[in-house]
Amino acid sequence: MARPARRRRLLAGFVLLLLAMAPHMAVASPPGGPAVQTGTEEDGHDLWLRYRPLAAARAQAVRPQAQGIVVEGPPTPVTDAARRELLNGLSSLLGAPVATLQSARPGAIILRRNDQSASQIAGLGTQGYAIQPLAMAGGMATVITANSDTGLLYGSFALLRHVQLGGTLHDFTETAAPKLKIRVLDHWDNLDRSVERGYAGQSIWDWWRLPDQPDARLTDYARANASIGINGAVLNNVNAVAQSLTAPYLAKAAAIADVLRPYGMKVYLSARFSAPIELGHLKTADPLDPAVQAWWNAKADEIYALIPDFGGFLVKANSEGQPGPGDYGRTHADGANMLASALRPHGGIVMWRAFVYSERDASDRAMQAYAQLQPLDGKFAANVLLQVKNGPIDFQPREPFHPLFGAMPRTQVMMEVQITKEYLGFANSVAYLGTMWQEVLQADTCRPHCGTTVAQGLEQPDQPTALTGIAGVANIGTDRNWTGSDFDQANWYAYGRLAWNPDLGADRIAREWLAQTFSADPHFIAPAQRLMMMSRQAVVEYMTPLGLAHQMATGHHYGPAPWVSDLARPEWNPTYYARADQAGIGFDRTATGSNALAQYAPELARQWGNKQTVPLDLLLWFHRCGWDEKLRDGRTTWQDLIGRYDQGMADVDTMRHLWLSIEPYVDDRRFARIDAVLAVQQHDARWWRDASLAYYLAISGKALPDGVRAPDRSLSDYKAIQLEFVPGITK
Ligand code: BDP
Repeated sequence: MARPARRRRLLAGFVLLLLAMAPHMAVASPPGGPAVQTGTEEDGHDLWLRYRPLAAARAQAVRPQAQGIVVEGPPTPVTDAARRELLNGLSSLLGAPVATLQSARPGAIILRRNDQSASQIAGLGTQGYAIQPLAMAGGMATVITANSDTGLLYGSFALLRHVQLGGTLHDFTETAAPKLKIRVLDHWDNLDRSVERGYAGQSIWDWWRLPDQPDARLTDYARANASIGINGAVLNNVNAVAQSLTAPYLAKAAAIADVLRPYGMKVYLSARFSAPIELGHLKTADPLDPAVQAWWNAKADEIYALIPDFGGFLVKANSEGQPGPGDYGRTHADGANMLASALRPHGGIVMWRAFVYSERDASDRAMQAYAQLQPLDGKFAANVLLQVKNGPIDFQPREPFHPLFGAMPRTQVMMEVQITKEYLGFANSVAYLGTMWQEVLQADTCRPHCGTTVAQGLEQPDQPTALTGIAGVANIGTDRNWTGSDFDQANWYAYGRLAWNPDLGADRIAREWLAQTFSADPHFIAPAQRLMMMSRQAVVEYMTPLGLAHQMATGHHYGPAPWVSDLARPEWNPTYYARADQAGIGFDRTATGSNALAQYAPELARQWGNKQTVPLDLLLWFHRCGWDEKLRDGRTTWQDLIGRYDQGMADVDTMRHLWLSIEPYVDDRRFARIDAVLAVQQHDARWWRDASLAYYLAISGKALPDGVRAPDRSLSDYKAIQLEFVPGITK
């Protein structure tokens, strides 16, 4: 990429020219705002915790209130971690050393743990914090108060965020507590270090070197998570192998737990349901069999002897070929409760996945999880959470929210989202998922009454002792910048922030991330935020507009393949979802079709069941439409579809232009890398649009409206594209 360097040269030339013309004149900012200084190449490893020196005036405003850190009471590994982060972060931001102090004094930041367990500070719970200025004789100090060390750690990161965003301390007040208790990353990592749906290198867990040589990088991983409130990691793939539960691998997991613990994080493991057969040589894994129960009880004892604060198990059962209680005629609740009872004496939990569907079930795939699990409402043990994907199919660019949200009032339901972009172009696209998660979290379930969002259902505000949670399938690997593409760091960040508070706006989160990751300059933030906010919808439009889904290529899911119809399992074929033929397109999920709508609240079923009132973004998800049918926006289905593919392409062009316009604010390396991703995305958007239209032209027999560009290549050319060695596929 010659551009950035050339631009820098031009800027340097401009400055030299000014100097030559007016030797006594102060050098003004170059056009377009301040250029990043030379020598500030960044590799992205520092994420949003860069702590780059603040401008002199800002540093000066903060320094009097950040002269030293005091931890009141006996230090612990967690308060040590908080203090270290404050010392490093503030020293670097302020360009002056910040000291550890022995006692409170004006100018100090005081970490004050509330030790009166009988009288917890109301509203903070066990993980929240309050930050306030404190008047002392001789001046002001800043106090971070919490009911726990972890709360102090979160408060410390909040203070650092505030300063990185340009805030001062003398007037800083913030009180926050997470709305969901369990906020985990699910790593789909295998023991050979491959990562299912991973696009950022290998697994960060170096199982071979563990437990004796834990990678120093794990501490940075833990810091990053703690900074956004993520408090757990499921270490291994949901498609689990039993070996993860053997003594050598438990010792390795224990070593990871030791690194994560000072940052308030617990480790969890995906448990293979048939482990009692594979490891224990039992004849069965039937959850009602006493020998099976005894095996799991002993396994739990073994784990907790090594990892006293082990979080628990995540289980994918009777799904996509995984073993489960159904193999023995038992229900999901039987399976989950058996594991829960083994973990209960130790305080562990089970996250039981609701991602179940079967090729032997001829009903609409979107309905199968609800059909199997909803009748089990109230049957799960108190330490079980049912983990439900955001939508009823599988992490598509857009889906309606899963009908199980709001439909199981006597079950602790958590949400699972996918941070890694399996279906949205891997790390080869810019697609900010904050907007997607906001959309689902703020969706109105109309259960038990309209005005009840998915987020409220997860939060259980009137049941303070209920277990609540959210899981995000991680996009993290050994790539130096952690996530493969620099912009994908935003999705890790947004996930953590929304897990902490599902009501934080995606736009605010984008701004926070941009300011910490690149520059807080408003001239940079405004266009960059716009780019982020439009990016996910752009992907929807060029991949699966108007409510289409699952049109991706087989297996790896990269690129378009709407024509595929020959896979053994019907619901793995894109044609199953779009149902395009000569007459029209779309999946009828109304009463005349699969009636998936009946799984939603009646108010929603009515709204979505009517072509005049369903959001157009969900039209073909719920309805079948004739090609020439007039939609309520005045266009026909055919015109609308084409318009949307074109819009998606145009939006990616706009995104790239926006990025090019903010080049002076970004260091060369990251600028060029993101620009390269956007160039690939431009190519892919065109490929998606052209291949999809080539297919729909053939299947509908229709012609392109006047003025619409014909696909670049023939349908058979597009069909012939077979990608090999695509990342993210594992055994
Ligand atoms: C799909 C992935 C597959 C996962 C599965 C799951 O294609 O690799 O194993 O979901 O969530 O998104 O279990």
